[in-house]
Amino acid sequence: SEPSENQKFCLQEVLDTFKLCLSDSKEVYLEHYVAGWRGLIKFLNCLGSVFGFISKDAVNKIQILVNYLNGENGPHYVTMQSMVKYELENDLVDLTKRGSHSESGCRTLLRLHRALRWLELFLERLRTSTEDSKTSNMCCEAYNESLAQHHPWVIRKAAGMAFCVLPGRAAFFEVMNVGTPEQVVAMLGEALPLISEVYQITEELYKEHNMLDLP
Ligand code: 1PX
Repeated sequence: SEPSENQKFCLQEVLDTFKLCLSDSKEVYLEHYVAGWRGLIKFLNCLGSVFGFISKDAVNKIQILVNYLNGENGPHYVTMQSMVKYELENDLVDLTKRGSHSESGCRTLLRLHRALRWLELFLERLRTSTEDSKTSNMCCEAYNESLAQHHPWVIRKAAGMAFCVLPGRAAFFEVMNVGTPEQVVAMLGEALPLISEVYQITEELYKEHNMLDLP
């Protein structure tokens, strides 16, 4: 078939990778977590180059985690739980101020974790939106309730400008490539509990180890 067809983004596939994230004992597999983010970034890239500075940062963070996964200590990075244990036990995390471990797996993952909360809030708004809802408003509200609280003014400003050029709801649903708006809504209803569970488990893990504010 056409190459363009093969490259066509499909949100369902992305959400399926988030399904693979949880082990039977509710540990989070880093490999699938990272794959989920990769898919989301592909989606972001479909929306245009204005989002380049966002996807660049996300790709950079994903790469840091992938390097750990593929590195000599890779077996310690199979799940978030094993990563946290390994990095903490070996003093590989800057806990209060940035030092020699400014790119630890723990602090890097925390940034993506905060972004996952944004995603959860945004998708919930999309799910319950109506035809005349504005994606830029939904995105902005979700951002202000989550990630914005961790970003300096310059980043918030740049993010706000990027949100303004988001496509409208209908075009946005089309890029998702799921089907009719009703099918999109149904898929979101299925996906959200999953994303939310992965978020909650990560949040608990970080809270338990007092790591929600890693520099
Ligand atoms: C069906 C909808 C799917 C939408 C998928 C969109 C995927 C978006 C992926 C966003 C990933 C953002 C990661 C941001 C991580 C972060 O907070 N980094 C900052 C802190 O890192 P540091 O190492 O310095 O401590 C960093 O400063 C960030 C810089 C880039 C700007 C981040 C703006 C984030 C806006 C998130 C909303 C994305 C809007 C997409 C619209 C659909």
